[in-house]
Amino acid sequence: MKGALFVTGPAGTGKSSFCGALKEWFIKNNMDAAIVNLDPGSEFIPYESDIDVREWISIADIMAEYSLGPNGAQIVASDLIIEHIDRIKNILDELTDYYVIFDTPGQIELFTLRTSSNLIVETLGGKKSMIAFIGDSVISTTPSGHISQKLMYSSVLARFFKPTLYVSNKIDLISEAQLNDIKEWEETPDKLADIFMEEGTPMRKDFFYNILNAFQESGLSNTIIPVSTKNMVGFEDVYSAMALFLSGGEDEDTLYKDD
Ligand SMILES: Nc1nc2c(ncn2[C@@H]2O[C@H](COP(=O)(O)OP(=O)(O)O)[C@@H](O)[C@H]2O)c(=O)[nH]1
Ligand SMILES: [Mg+2]
Repeated sequence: MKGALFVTGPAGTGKSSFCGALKEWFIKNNMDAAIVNLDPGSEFIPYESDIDVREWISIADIMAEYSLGPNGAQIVASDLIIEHIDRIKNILDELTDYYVIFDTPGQIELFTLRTSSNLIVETLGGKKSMIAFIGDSVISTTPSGHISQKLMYSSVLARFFKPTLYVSNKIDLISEAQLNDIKEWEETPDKLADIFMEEGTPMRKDFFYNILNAFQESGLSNTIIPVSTKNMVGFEDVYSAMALFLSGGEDEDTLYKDD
């Protein structure tokens, strides 16, 4: 494969829609792309998958076999993917010229908090792995919503420590002024801090200020790629970020280099 993009994020932010739209974008631009659905619990997926773990793993069967409810079964299902990893890898080995997009479970913790996920990323994507965190632009229109999503993004980064894109999806649902605010908060975190300074208790102010500083000092600000999956907007920027990393133009620690 040319590159692997693992798509994660909170439930309902548009991960599956993003996977489908990105594949479509690649094909429209004369590049090969495939989607692997790693979500055994999805009932409907808005794309044609090339590999789908639901062929081998059924939530209903796991619930019956282990006497579990749907939540417990989803956790077991996530771990069961490991049993099929060689089979997936064998198929991917044939897709030499493909960008491979991995859709992950609707609940972010099923991907980020299972140690099996590290093994999945390392085995299937290896050094060519990138992660896309899909956030919801509507949630980011308030400072606390934006920071909360950045913290979730940080937890993904902490877990995998792979180059991780922050994609702010659904920009068709917010105004240009709101999008500019979000971009401004990213470029100048002090602006966001100022807003917090105007409201809330001193402890809350300190908390947010320290978080913003941590983002800034770790280079985790100014990373947002605005996208509308619905209107097919922003995908050139997603591709550029992938191409930059895969060509070796990114940070040393997380760099992929052909050896
Ligand atoms: N308006 C709008 N809705 C979107 C966009 N992307 C996804 N959605 C909707 O958001 C909902 C959740 O999408 P889905 O891809 O299933 O989210 P997932 O749970 O993260 O995989 C669906 O109703 C999608 O149609 C977008 O760019 N704009
Ligand atoms: Mg989904």
